Amino acid sequence: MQAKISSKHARELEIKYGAHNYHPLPVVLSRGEGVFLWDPEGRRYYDFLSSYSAVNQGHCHPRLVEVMREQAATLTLTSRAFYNDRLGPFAEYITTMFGYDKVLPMNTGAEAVETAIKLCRKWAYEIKGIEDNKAEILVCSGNFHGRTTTIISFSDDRENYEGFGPLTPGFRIIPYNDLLALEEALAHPNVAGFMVEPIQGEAGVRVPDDGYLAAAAALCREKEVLFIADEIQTGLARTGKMLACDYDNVRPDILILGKALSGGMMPVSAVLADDEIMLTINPGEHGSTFGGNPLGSVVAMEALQIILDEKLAENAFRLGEYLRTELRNMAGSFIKEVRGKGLLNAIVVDCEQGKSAWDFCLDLRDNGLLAKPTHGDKIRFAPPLIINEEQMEECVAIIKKTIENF
Ligand code: IF1
Repeated sequence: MQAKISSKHARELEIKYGAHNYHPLPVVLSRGEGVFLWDPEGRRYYDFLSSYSAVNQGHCHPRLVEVMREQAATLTLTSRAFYNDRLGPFAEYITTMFGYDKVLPMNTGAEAVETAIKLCRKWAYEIKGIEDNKAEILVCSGNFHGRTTTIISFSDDRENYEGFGPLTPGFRIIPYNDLLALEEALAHPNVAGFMVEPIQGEAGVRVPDDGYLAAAAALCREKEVLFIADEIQTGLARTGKMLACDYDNVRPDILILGKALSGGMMPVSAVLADDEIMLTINPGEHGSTFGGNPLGSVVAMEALQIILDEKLAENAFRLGEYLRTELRNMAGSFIKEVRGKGLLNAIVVDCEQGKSAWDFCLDLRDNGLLAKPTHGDKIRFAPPLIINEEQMEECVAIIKKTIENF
């Protein structure tokens, strides 16, 4: 076991030797279990961020640790130059669970989004018959799909793309939750796909109108445009259903999963589609060193099974309702708005006397709950989906106390 170091020393090392591509809340974590995190000095915190929905199953879930430990000592990586005996069972399991012909396994969410873009373009040229290099993919303002150069090319947040040009062409940004704008954009001849977050996470948990996804999918079907759902953050029970698309009974043409697909143990992401789309990519045209590795395959299968066994969607639905009700009862001058579905929630706060959402998160930290602001005045509240009623009541009390003393 590595020697323990103090919070102070850990931060000093990270700041001195690590790139400054983040501005973390000043707290150092050294242990996680279930809904709890501890710092090196032994202070305990409720995790209300869940690593942006990557630890839906809770930190260090014993079943995940067990399967990982066993497979880690057996076979972790073969590359796809050869078959391995864990990818096939995982592929069968996940395609059966979500009802698709095939899965293309990758690692990070961004890689899965890039894979979906390549599939959509290949399908456009080979099946839909769009002129080569002319395919357009529609995306929404306020989107966040990752941080690769192509993905930031279709962000409309300057912080994401400024200084990283030249940007990748072939994308058109339309307003989120706006069916008229989508209908108008679909009139363009070379539209191949529409990629959308069922709830916009980074934008501050923006929930579209009921029926938006269903109507959008119908418009896409009419125009033979692929409906691509990025469920990397909203999927896997986070919003109170296995997929956020399930609220509108929408079956995406391309489904993108990540984050909690491994329960936070290691990067595992996946793209699901039917043969007409998936088989447009031929051997040697796409892949990655770790994509589909046996270790990730067994971890992902177990992570999915835990979601079913522990009824995480039902728990997220029930405790999300409770949390939003309690937060709305607290609303007053400080909480301007409460929004979300299941356990993907955010409050919009109104800070006076020069105090910020950041300051509020510092006070939450001091009261034993970790959350982080997004885009200034929004604070995401997204605990692991295993949280129980008693723990949620304690968290509500912490939030209430912090507001009263803020
Ligand atoms: C960071 C944000 C959230 C995602 C959706 C793809 C990806 C993400 C809907 C890419 C990743 C992460 C990235 C992480 C913080 C977090 C995040 F604040 F960046 F925007 F959740 F909202 N699609 N989101 O949310 O997946 O490549 O990261 O595995 O960059 O610090 P990834």
